[in-house]
Amino acid sequence: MTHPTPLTMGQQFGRRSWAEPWKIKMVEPLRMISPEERAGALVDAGFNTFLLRSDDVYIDLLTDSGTSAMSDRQWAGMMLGDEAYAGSRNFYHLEEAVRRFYGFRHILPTHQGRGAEHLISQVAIKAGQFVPGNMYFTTTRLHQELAGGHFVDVIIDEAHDPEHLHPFKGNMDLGKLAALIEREGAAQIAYVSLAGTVNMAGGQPVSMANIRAIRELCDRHGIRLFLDATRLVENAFFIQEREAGFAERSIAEILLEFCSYADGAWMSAKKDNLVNIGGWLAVNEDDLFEELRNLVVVYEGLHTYGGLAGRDMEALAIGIEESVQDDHVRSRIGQVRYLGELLTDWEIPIVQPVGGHAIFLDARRFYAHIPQDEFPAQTLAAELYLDSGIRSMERGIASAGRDAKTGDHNRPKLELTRLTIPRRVYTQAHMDVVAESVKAVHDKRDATRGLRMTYEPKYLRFFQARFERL
Ligand code: P70
Repeated sequence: MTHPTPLTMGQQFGRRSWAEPWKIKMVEPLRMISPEERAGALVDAGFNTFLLRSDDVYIDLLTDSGTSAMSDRQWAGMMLGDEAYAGSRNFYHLEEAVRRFYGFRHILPTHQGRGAEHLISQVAIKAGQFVPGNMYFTTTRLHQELAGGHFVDVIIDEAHDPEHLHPFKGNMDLGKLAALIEREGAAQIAYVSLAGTVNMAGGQPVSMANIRAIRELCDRHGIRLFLDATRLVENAFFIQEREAGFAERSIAEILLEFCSYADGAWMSAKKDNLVNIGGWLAVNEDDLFEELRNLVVVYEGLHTYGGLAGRDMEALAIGIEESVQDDHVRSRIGQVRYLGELLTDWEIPIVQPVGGHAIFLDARRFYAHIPQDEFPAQTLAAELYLDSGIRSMERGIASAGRDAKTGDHNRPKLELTRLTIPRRVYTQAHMDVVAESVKAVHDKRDATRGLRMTYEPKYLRFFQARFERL
């Protein structure tokens, strides 16, 4: 059988190649400021990369969210926006695309992922219920808690070990899940919350075998299974690459099978789906959809636009189709791996195996002399910016927030700094610049001191917290 999509020229001849399946038609100049200006900008930003102005950033690896380059087809689609308040033609295109590639029956647009998380949490969680998930995500967990739910992490233990080479480190531990159901009773489980390529674990995938087993367990107890589909296309790539029986199946086919085991999904379309803004919520059950469709008008907008312009929905419908092409995903993850290989060759501690959307520097090992309460991952993000204007993101103790009961910091095992690669934006030469900068910061690690938090917001503190050097 031939491979589902043509390989790149290099791959056809057995060479290592992840060359992009596109060329560049429009460019945006980058700005570089001096080291002195960067030092001033960092102090003004309270050592928090979220508070920097993007004009002061050279290579922006804060996030892959909403930062992708759209294609010429998507831009052409933007000109076809039907900006009707109700029943926009672009909504029907979006509905068709989600049905075709994700397989769910009912679709609601939302302004972005957390809008969808809010709706599903309010409708599907009763106060006091438990929501098992494969590692927390900041906004997902917050919306579950705001709805009165208790998040319970049931990811496999290997996920918390940055050096473990398990091929599906995003998997749920069926034993942990079964034990929770046993202990609390099925009626006390709101739903199972399963994310594809687990963000906080380093972009680690979930296997098809794992979701099949979760589905079976849920069926036995009458529990719903919902997906965080934000980076599920990238998850499908890893299944194709690593799971027996999937090498000859296309990413689109794998994605559709994966979703077939779930009762619905929420989506931050700003990632996989290649748009700058947007999200959606999809479910199969009619009654559940009716409730959600009613609630969407309270928080997002009418159910045929949900906070998006017609043009946004058109770009999204096209982006969905482009996002599931094998050659696109292969080159996207190939670029992330290229950076990972450079850093690994230089013995910089990173989360292994390299995941889908980012390189996660292991700040715990990078700055072994800085205690977790002095924010080693936040410190590393600050040092990278100082060195070269590269913007990264803390994913450690600052992101983990505080325990709702005790008020103490949550202290996650993973203390990481994320170098997140936007899709279709930077070149291999930019990756070289990034790797060299990380190496320079690593070389002077022993002289680096940690941080103290001087301002702490109540919700999602990492976004707006301020720090100063110890
Ligand atoms: C990121 C972004 C967003 C996200 C996600 C998963 C697995 C839901 C959402 C929410 C943006 C972000 C969000 C919180 C903290 C830092 C950064 N992740 N599920 O950079 O979607 O942003 O559209 O509301 O990754 O990882 P949205």
